[in-house]
Amino acid sequence: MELDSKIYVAGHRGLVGSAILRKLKEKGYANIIGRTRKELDLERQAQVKTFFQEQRPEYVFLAAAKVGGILANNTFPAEFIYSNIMVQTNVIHSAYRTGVEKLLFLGSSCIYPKHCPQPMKEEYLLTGPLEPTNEPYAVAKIAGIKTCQSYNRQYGTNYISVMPTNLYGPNDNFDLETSHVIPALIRKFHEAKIRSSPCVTIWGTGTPRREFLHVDDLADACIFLMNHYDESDIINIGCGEDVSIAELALLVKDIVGYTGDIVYDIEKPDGTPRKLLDVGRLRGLGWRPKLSLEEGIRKTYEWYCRNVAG
Ligand code: GFB
Repeated sequence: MELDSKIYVAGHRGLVGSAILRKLKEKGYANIIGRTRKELDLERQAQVKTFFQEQRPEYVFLAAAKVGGILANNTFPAEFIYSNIMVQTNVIHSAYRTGVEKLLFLGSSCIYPKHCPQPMKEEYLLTGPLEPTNEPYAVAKIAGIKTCQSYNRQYGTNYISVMPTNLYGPNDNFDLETSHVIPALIRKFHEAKIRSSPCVTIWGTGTPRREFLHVDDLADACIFLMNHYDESDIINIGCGEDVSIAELALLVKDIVGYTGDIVYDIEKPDGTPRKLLDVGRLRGLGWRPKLSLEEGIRKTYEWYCRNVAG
């Protein structure tokens, strides 16, 4: 990408898209476009077609998606599969029709089988059954990967697919029913501290292990790959380390400064037992994350206090 290339960030107000937008600006890219959902409904094929014909972006970061934590995925499977397939298919097809130079599609680490050998290498895609709590979302993301690869094979396009690990950071969703675990824990511990509640409830057993990446690192990796990666093969983006949910809870508790107890609600699902990406391919290209989990959660808690907490 040149600094004056026309770049469209789809989903520029979400967790990932807003981080990519910030990072692009920080690096001096000056011709970036975005559209709110009100301005452009990406589920509508005709609107997407008109937008691409009129705007003719050269590069596209496809970060628009319907996302949510374990409970949201489990409760609204139809919305997750429908919305993601519509949005990604509309954007990828219009990108092809209007000759977009390069597109980056954001997948997810939940595309890998539930009982995948750890750490998960890119070639383990489609080697076993998926985790049931997010299967519809994962199937949509796998369809996105296959769409990019098929267009590359048949039409000679340059569409790359990146698989981020679990993400967190500013502009995350802090709703306790639909969010991912880190924003949920930040909010739960913060509110318990303010209200002097005796305990905080964590979902599941605390034993599942997850790998987390701050979204500023993810954005940096996406821009790096847009500039340095031209393969159809998917590529993982992670930090290469994981923690148990119980360890994560203690870390967030400490950062927030809550002194009460932690209890586990084992009626809530654990989801996949472990999700750690093999990041050898990305490291081989020379990219590494900058923020540790502790620094990243500290920054996110500060952002939460400034922007969300009342
Ligand atoms: O972040 P999370 O919802 O996503 O949950 P997944 C991770 C783990 O944290 C699960 C536990 O074992 C949860 O049971 N957990 C503990 C909590 N307390 C809480 C809480 O208060 N809220 C939440 N949300 N979790 C999602 C997928 O799976 O990960 C998506 O459903 C997507 O498809 C995303 O792939 C990255 O890692 O289990």
